[in-house]
Amino acid sequence: FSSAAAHIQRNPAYSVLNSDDVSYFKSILGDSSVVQDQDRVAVANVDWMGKYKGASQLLLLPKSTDEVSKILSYCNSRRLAVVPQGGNTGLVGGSVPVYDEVIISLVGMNKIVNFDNVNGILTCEAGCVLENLSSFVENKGFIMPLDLGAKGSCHIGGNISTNAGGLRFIRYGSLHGSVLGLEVVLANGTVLDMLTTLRKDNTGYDLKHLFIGSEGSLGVVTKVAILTPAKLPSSNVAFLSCNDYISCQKLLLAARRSLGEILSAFEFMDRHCIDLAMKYLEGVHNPLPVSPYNFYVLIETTGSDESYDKAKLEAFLLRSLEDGLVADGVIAQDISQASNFWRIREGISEASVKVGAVYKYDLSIPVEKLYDIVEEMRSRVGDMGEVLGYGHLGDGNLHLNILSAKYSDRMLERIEPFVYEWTSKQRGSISAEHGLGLMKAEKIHYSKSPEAVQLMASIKKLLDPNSILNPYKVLPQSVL
Ligand code: FAD
Ligand code: 2HG
Ligand code: ZN
Repeated sequence: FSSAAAHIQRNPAYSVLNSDDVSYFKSILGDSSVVQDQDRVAVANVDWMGKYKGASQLLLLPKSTDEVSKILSYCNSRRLAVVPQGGNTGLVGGSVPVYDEVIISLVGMNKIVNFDNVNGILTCEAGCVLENLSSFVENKGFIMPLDLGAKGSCHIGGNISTNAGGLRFIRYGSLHGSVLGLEVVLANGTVLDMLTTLRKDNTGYDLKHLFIGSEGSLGVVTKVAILTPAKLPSSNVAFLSCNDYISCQKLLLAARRSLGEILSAFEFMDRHCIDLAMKYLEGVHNPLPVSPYNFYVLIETTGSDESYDKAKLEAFLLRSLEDGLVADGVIAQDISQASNFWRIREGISEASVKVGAVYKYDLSIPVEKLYDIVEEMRSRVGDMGEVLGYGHLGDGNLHLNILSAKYSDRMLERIEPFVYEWTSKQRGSISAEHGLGLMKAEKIHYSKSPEAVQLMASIKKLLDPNSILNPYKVLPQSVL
């Protein structure tokens, strides 16, 4: 199933893979890195949701930058289209082929190159799994500046290519700030060495930013240098309930004011998310089961002084209860309670795909308006499906999920283009953190001006004149 591809034709300018191509790839990569086995290729053809499905015949597993360079140089000269693939956890159909594109998986490029203990700078290959990097740097007294529910599978190269946001964004900001350097292979095989580890460097245009968030459409990221913050000794997590959305908003402002520098996460979810999590996630329990509240908020603090941080959080919660912003709340007393709280929030995606069909929207909207769209959507969808609202409230990022037993045009018509038009009217973004991929390539105009889209197309043509990198994704076909 790939509804977004239904109206896109295979571009006939691309060559069709033949046995000479396969022989060439074997000659540069070795037989075991050229995968034609149907079962293995099938896995790489389907995305995490099981929603987008390609028809590639070939999966390549390069082990070095040089191998990536040789693959791309050859594909460019033969005009064979390719899809770079990391952990394949993307949610917009960007990481799988649309037709027969060759899949280049970075899974074999998972080495740590260097860790600078003084400055906390990690240099590694793009295929390193985020969770492994987290464990590595934590052993050295640092943390990764980003964290997301997909950490066990997603790659740092995939994170950079999507400019992933996630659960620590409120504290450590965007990857545009933490990524210090990149090594990228361009479509023609040129290796672009931008792998510096400097905090400050104003020599000309900062080209690495073009590749952060470009979803594999401008080059293949092969190495990364990233700044890792110090690991602080004291961390607390609270799970709170609010009666209405306005209380969540006020609570956010109060948390910013009272918790200040120790605030490290502010996540929210509505009642429907909790119900879903309780139904489908194994081993979790509702920390606030007494009565069903309308909204739940997870607040994390991270700081350097255990008693000071705890006292600060407790005082904040007490005040919020007295002021009526919070209906009920609990602070995790040990690691297992804390991980239960996090598991609920991080597990919503996993639970959402168990229902059958899921329509996912990832919107940036001013916080005051952010929940309006959830309510409007609920009335549009009626009893055809269930509407969930959750996300990174501290960053103004709503995850709007609509669940139903199966995909249908009737349902899609209730949702789109309404959701995009509504967001556009608020000057919001139709992709806060997941990217455009295949799902939203044709929708970019809802968030970007025609002039901006044209300039993006010019950059794409300059860097990838044969358009071999991740075709049909990110930009509309009409501008390429
Ligand atoms: P893939 O899915 O393999 O690829 C994503 C895109 O990047 C594709 O367009 C692909 O072509 C390109 N790409 C991958 N690797 C490279 C490379 N080395 N060079 C060039 N292009 C490349 N996202 C968030 O932002 N915040 C979240 O909180 C979050 N939580 C999630 C939770 C769950 C349970 C799941 C399933 C997904 C979540 N995501 C989240 C979405 C997804 O995990 C992120 O987009 C992640 O950064 C993708 O990494 P990946 O390695 O899986 O990339
Ligand atoms: C999250 O914050 C992710 O949990 C996934 O970005 C959101 O599945 C989704 O819609
Ligand atoms: Zn998210």
